[in-house]
Amino acid sequence: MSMLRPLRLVLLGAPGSGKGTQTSKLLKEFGSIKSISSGDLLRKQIELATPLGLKASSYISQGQLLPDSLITGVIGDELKSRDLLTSKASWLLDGFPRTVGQAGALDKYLSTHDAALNLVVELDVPHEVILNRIENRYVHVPSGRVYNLEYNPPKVAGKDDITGEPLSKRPDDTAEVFGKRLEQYKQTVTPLKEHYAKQGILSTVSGTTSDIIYPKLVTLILQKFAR
Ligand code: G5P
Ligand code: MG
Repeated sequence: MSMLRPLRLVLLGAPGSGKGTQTSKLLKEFGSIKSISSGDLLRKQIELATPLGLKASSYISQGQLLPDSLITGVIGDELKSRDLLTSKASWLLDGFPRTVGQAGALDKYLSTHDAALNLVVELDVPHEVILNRIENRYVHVPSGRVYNLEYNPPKVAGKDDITGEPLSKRPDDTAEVFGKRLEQYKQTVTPLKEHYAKQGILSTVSGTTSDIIYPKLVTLILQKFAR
């Protein structure tokens, strides 16, 4: 396990580009990093049928983004309640921010805690490659663990490796809704990248598989944050 200086990272990437996959790999390698996935968080709220979950579910099942005002507070509260708003904590965000409005709100929130973002990485995977992955995706909602019948199948079919609980399909992983999500991403990512490029913290790692991307991502992090 490598030692890092405090890392406050945002992973950008199209739906299915492997944000969740890279997050689990990084957490395994760098024990000190915590993660927040906006999608995982919302799926848990939906399963628990909380007021937020009820609001989120129609947006998610239609492949639409939640309004900025709804999601921004949720992530802020999560950072706060997990005690991540200090200049010493290392964490990464998967799936948030998604719009320039969210990015601006996050910058403002973090600046009041002396914990500004210090790296944003875009996972650049060809969209033709991604489409094939989604049909085969299964998730374990309570943990956010993600499987793919070809790439990383569960040890026992239909069951989570760690808890043995049942896996499920995401309602937004149909071809139709997935197409909308991809389109949405294409429309929102350019201004988002410009926002972070201006701050000098944007990098891109490209590849057709997560196994190609992961070592590049680790090299990038170590170059900038190894003690
Ligand atoms: P999410 O949950 O943030 P997306 O659409 O951003 O959803 P998604 O689909 O979760 O992203 P991912 O995490 O980038 O994709 O990808 P992944 O799960 O790791 O990998 C995809 C599949 O491919 C998996 O089955 C994996 O095992 C497999 N795989 C990985 N690598 C490889 C490989 O190399 N080869 C192969 N063959 N397979 C591989 O957001 C969902 C919804 O929540 C709302 C929105 O409605 C959104 O649509 N939401 C927000 N709304 C507003 N603002 C926000 N900030 C929001 N965040 C979430
Ligand atoms: Mg994900």
